[in-house]
Amino acid sequence: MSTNLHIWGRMSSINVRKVVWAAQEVGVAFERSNAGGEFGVVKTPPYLQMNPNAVVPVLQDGAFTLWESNVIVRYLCAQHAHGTLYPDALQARFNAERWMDWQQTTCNPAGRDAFVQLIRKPGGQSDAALVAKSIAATEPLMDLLDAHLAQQPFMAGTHFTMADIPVACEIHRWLGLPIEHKYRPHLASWYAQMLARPASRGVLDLELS
Ligand SMILES: N[C@@H](CCC(=O)N[C@@H](CS)C(=O)NCC(=O)O)C(=O)O
Repeated sequence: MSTNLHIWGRMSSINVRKVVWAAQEVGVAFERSNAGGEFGVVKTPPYLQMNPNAVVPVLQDGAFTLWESNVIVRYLCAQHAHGTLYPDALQARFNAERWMDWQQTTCNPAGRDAFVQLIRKPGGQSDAALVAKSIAATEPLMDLLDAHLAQQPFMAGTHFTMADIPVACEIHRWLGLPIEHKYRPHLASWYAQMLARPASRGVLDLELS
């Protein structure tokens, strides 16, 4: 199928997964090319023209190019799901926005070392101290999320919005780690709803790598 929408990035990247899920959620046709990690590409001159940061993902929408995963999620939702996934009322929208920024600036850095050490390092080479520190930083954030989701069914209130996508991708990465996971009932039932969304297929059902 020919389409004007093109996503660059490997599916082993949490940031690419968000964008693919968002595109699937809004129901827009797209093509995707592997880039980053073992696929390279990101340091080639044409790619650097699109994203001088040499990271994935990148979205091309015709002649328009965009990088920063959560910004791409916002863009797709604003373009194709205004008033639903992208809330129309200013305060409702920024309520969603804050959780997206929280995912990127608070939750993701806390859990990154545990992910890199346990999943990306070949067997037996993980740094146990780094893992322990990362888990200790993440556990209170999971408690915070559980308490938040005890108050409302979705990240930004009563309906699924763009905010649920990055946070659920973060939880997918956290739950995929080979560590003990405390049972958090509200987080668990919200995540079960995320898994049940048809548009999360090909994303939340991927094994971490
Ligand atoms: N803040 C950026 C971070 C992008 C980023 O760090 N991407 C990583 C993968 S998750 C990357 O491209 N790493 C280099 C590579 O894969 O070659 C975003 O959310 O888009």
